[in-house]
Amino acid sequence: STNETVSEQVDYTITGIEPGAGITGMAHQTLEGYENLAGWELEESSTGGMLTLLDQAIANEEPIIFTGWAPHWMFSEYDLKYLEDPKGTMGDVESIHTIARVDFEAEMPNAYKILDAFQWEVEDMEAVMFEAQESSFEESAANWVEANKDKVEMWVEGAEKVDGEEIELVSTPWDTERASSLVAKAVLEQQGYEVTVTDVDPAVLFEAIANGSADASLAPWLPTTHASFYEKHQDNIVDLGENLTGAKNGLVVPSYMDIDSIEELEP
Ligand code: PBE
Repeated sequence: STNETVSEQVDYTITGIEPGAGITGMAHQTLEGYENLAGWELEESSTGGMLTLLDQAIANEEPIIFTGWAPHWMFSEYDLKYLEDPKGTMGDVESIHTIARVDFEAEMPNAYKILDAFQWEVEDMEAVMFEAQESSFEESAANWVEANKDKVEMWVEGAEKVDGEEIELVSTPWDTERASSLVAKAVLEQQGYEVTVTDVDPAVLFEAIANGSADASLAPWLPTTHASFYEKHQDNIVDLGENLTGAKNGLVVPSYMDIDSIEELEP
């Protein structure tokens, strides 16, 4: 009813995604870090489940508070806003990094060179994600590589081609990283590599790079989203730096909701 608070309307619940996502960890820290969120819960589910609930809420103009992030089509599909986060527990603007196993550079110098040079913009990633909705990530990645020869040329410059050398990339099961991993795969294949991309939880991804069972990954969000995994394994992984900057996580609401900050939520 109209005199219910926002908190009552959403039943003191934040709609979440997969338990293993970095954003889920940050949302738990947010629940612990804000006194006014004592008694609130994070309802974990899946990205698809969250997007379904978001779509239903928007269709009925009902309130919803969820863990959201950019780049993602949700921000072009719906009118949304991040709740202000004065304690910063959901992180600030982030970058997506490329990491590799310790011996990767010595053993696969040409692949290292390419992945070290791989760097693109939010608009590039969005273009791949957008087209993939109508086809597949394989197809849209291949088309992007075809249409962006200048950029690709800069990444492969100075790298010698190989003949069927195998390279194992690990990634996470979200569109942002599907886009970057499949573009990297297409570029490496042009250079003669046989590439596998395996999607795993962030914890497993860092473990695989640290123990050398995978070669490299373009998926880590830093400095905050995957910080706990990064800190645990940093002595056994090499950080090749940013492949993209301008990513962001937060607690997100439809713009029609009359609330602007996490601190306004009532206990
Ligand atoms: N995400 C999208 C992921 C990384 C990419 C923000 C949902 C996460 O680990 O939270």
